[in-house]
Amino acid sequence: MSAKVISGIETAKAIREELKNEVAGLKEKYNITPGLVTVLVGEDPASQSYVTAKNKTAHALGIHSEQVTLAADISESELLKLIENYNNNPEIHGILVQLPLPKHIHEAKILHAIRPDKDVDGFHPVNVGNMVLGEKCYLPCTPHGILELLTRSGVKTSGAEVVVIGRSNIVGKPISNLMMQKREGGNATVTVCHTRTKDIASHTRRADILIAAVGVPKMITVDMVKEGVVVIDVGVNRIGKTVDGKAILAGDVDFEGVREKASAITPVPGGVGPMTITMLMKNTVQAARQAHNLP
Ligand code: L34
Repeated sequence: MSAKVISGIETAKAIREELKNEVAGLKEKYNITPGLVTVLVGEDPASQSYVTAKNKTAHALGIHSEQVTLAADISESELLKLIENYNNNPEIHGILVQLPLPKHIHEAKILHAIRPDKDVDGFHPVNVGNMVLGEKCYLPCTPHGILELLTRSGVKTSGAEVVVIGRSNIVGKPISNLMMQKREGGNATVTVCHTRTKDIASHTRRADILIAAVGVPKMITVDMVKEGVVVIDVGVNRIGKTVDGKAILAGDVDFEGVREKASAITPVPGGVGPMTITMLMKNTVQAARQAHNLP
């Protein structure tokens, strides 16, 4: 059996169509244009490509979007000042500071400076806390995108054995929390594996749904999964370059091997990545609504 390939591109397209209509409606009915600012510090090629894609997508949906690009040696206080300006700018509903930041900048300090109601990444402790409590908040974009991929492809999560590999603040921690919550798309039994896990394969082999967010190319091989598993591959690893200089990407999962045993699998590229960008758009539209006290 060969797995159904869950297309992030197609799912993202459908959600973007919905958002485009919503943005047009906000404009028509209330003369509101959602506004986003993306802040990129330094010249990391991957970050550059993600931030460019975020701005392009915003424009395509009718969202106002500004990109601020700063030198890698900008001081922490200058970056804080910039955030403060956008915190007070009523045209901007969402602020995103692309991670990772250069070493001399204290990441938490920056993320804490973003007003929680403009924190469309869902990284501020207020949003993280509300997420854990199951209260209204901005869900972090990648986990939010994973939930949408699962529900829109009809994957049942209630009672499922979910195994998450990776415990980062941006993927592993939030997705494992969301999937165990008493909510639609949750109610799973969740195991989290990480670098200190004794025998990762003994866990992954039990998984009905396997979520790999490690950053090690092709780490999950066919012998590590059970027949019929649903695989969500969050890894976007740059493993080389083509002759014309384009990055060659690989996921955390050995796609060609694992697809023979899985019932469904997300590809890289074209899986979770496009969903991350789309959920940022969704959060930005939500932020604009909230700023104007719309439901
Ligand atoms: N603040 N920093 C902040 N928010 C985020 O949500 C992110 N993330 C992660 C890195 N830092 C962040 C992203 O935007 C990862 N990430 C991200 C976004 C988009 C894609 C991958 C990672 C994506 O579109 N990937 C394409 C391939 C693009 C390429 O060619 O490089 C894909 O199809 O997977």
